[in-house]
Amino acid sequence: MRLSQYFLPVLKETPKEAQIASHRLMLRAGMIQQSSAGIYSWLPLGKKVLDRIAQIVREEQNRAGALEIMMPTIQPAEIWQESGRYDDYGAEMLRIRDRHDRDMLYGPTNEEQVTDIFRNHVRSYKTLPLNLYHIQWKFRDEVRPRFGIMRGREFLMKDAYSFDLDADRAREAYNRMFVSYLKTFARMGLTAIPMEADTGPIGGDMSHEFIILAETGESGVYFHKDWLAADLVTSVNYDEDLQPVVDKFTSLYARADEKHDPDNCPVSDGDLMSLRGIEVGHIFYFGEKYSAAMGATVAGPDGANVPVHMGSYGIGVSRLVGGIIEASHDDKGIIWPRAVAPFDVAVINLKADDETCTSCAEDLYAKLQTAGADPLLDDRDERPGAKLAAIDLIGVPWQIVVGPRGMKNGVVEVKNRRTGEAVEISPESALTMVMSDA
Ligand code: 5CA
Repeated sequence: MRLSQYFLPVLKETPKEAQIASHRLMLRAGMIQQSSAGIYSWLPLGKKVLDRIAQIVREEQNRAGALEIMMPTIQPAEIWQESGRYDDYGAEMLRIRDRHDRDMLYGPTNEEQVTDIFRNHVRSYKTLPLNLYHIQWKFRDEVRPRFGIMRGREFLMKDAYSFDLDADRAREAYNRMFVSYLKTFARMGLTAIPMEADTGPIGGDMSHEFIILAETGESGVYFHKDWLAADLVTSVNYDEDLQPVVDKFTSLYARADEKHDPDNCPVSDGDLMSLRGIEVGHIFYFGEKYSAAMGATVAGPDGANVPVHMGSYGIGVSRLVGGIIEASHDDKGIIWPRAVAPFDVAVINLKADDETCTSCAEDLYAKLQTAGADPLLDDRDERPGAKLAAIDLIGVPWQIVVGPRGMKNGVVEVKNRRTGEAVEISPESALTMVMSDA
């Protein structure tokens, strides 16, 4: 992408309304624009990161055996009346009436909708196990939308729903999602600790939140200090029994604050960490809660009809954009992990009216594309300082700076955004260096 042809409305001033780093940086880097409280437009840079995160989530869901579908944002009230949640959900639900006076709602979650799909099509246990997911916008009329997209009213969620014949098999489905979440967050460069949690309006009796540590996080968390050194990258495959893997993680104490009882905590004061975190995922097992209420039954091996056992599994896809920035930034701006970066490398031409610089920058840009990278070329007619600051701000992992001084010696400067390390090398070596960090 040529920056001269891109839409990157960076802000010089720090927006006053933004209280935390990720919100400030997303506004300054031209990633989002507020439409109304808790509702945002995603501009090209923001949309690109959002898509990259969604794609990692999608790949890991598929790998775990879940099947992608797409359910609507607008749902009929009837199915929520059947489950009993239409009244329970309260003011957070945005209720809509259509021209025929039918009660509709903008979905805050999809347990009812997916249970309705299931009961219309599945009759036998032979179709099980089944796990259906989608990546779709949700609306919750939060009392206090804040921190930008971190607690929005409209937000993008991946929500998966598992269907199994009995509680043991449902536990296997839960374990698969548990492990897939560890893999998903690790791919994004995040350390997300699974913590026992309350089930809230989703219901059920087993639930884990996946929480990344951040001072500005909304959740208070308590956990054994060994978590700080724990290796959360799992190399297991889904054909083995995952219970020991899940046990290994759940045996080490970690609780979201509502589940932490200081009087009955097994961890000694000296080993207990009390910090803040951001909930990026939440998984639930709730058995027959929706299937029994809505008549989602299957014929078991003995021919008798039984309600299926279900679980639901959410990831805050749009929240993750903010979460990753909270975990990875400095005073100059964002530092994207390569896996979610909007561009792999920025080629910065410091002097757009210099022929040697321009031909070198253009040549590098073309070669990076041919090599399969996604480069950004800063070909704008701007002050060098402004260019360097903008590229630091938007957090592209590598920078190749082409300037008249270096060109005299046939070198460019390659800078790693995270470490700040810079070297002067030939354009060919720069290409090799950037391409070897895939
Ligand atoms: N149906 C279940 C699981 S699919 C469910 O809705 N779970 S949830 O309520 O915990 O939401 C799942 C994830 O969505 C959360 O872990 C969080 O990362 C994200 N999320 C929830 N509310 C918001 C919000 N207001 N703004 C941004 N992300 C949110």
